[in-house]
Amino acid sequence: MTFFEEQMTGLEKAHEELILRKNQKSKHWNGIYDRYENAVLTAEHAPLFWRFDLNPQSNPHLMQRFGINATFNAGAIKWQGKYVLAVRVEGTDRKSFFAIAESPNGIDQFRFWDYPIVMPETDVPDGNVYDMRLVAHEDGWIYGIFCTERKDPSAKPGDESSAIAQAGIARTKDLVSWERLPDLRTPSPQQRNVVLHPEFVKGKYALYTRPQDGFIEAGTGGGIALGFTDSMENAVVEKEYIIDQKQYHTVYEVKNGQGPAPIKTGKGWLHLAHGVRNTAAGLRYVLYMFMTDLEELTKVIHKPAGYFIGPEGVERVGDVSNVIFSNGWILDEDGTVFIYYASSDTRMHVATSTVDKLVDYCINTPADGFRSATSVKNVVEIITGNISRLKQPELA
Ligand code: M1P
Repeated sequence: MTFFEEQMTGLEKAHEELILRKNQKSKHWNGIYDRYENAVLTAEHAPLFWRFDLNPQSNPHLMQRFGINATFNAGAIKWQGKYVLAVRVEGTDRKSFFAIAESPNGIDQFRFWDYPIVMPETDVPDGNVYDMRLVAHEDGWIYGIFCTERKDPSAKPGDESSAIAQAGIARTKDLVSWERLPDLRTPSPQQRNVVLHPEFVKGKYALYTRPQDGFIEAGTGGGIALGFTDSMENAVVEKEYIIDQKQYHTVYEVKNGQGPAPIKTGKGWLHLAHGVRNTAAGLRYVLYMFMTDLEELTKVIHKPAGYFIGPEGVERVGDVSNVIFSNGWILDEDGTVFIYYASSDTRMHVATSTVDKLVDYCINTPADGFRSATSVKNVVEIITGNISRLKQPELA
């Protein structure tokens, strides 16, 4: 066996073992959702034939020719019986692109399709694209809405970091061929985390937006908003109605953003979102949940205090540490919800729950009173109920 063949055999074996590795629920318990021991997708899951020139003549040292840095922030959809993620794949060149990975069971064996998505561009080429939300809309199309980032044309000479973020829109019927539509137009200077509501609302398309003044800072913008457009082929939101605003001394004090499209339940729309707070160690991103009214989409009807999923253990560390972000979840026919989340802008994980549990969590977890005293009141109520039980003679 040549050196090339020997190396290749070892790489292939390790790669296949990684993909086929079984995932198991971790011991973590909060009664709301289960976490899993392994990440579901990492940079190492990228096919070897993306990364290496496999021709021993042109690549005798079996060198990596295209490096993958991270696989994170994936949109999700159940497609032809498979659990499918539209993954943000970031190369070592810092550029992100989208690639589909599928699993037979939603918790392990995620394998990338042979080719990444070849996303058409508009007349103004994208500098970077990321964080796609996949939505099967009732109009019959699957939409992918994502952030398109371009260098700020008004950046001063020497400023190589100022950028403008907008919502790019594409649609498909097969997740392979994509039709690019014009970018969303809104009154806000910057947009990220734009998500299409899956149903028409009074005959219009409804979009969750996140108005923001600057590329990084929310400024006077911030908050999850809802807006409406007559068409996705020329999507224009004239007014953004804030439904869930950032708020002092909460886990969403700096900014927030809608996660995946909300899930419809008998008791309201279930939302998953990310919130950002400031710490001495930098920004901390966590997930939180809330529910909106079935008829009045701008009305938040339940919102538990605090975070739903925060970074734990190895999740805390990565390219952008202390970040949990989600833009994809899948509702199965039996009510199971697969929540796909990324940790520290590096890798993808899954947590599982059910619609019933998530609704229970939203309705019955105390809301934020925004003061230490109200938090104490909430915990005292729980303690008082429990103490009286514990003091029953048969339990003493
Ligand atoms: O680095 C953390 C996240 O930062 C951005 O999120 P937001 O727009 O809410 O600040 C996004 O770039 C996201 O991709 C990234 O995970």
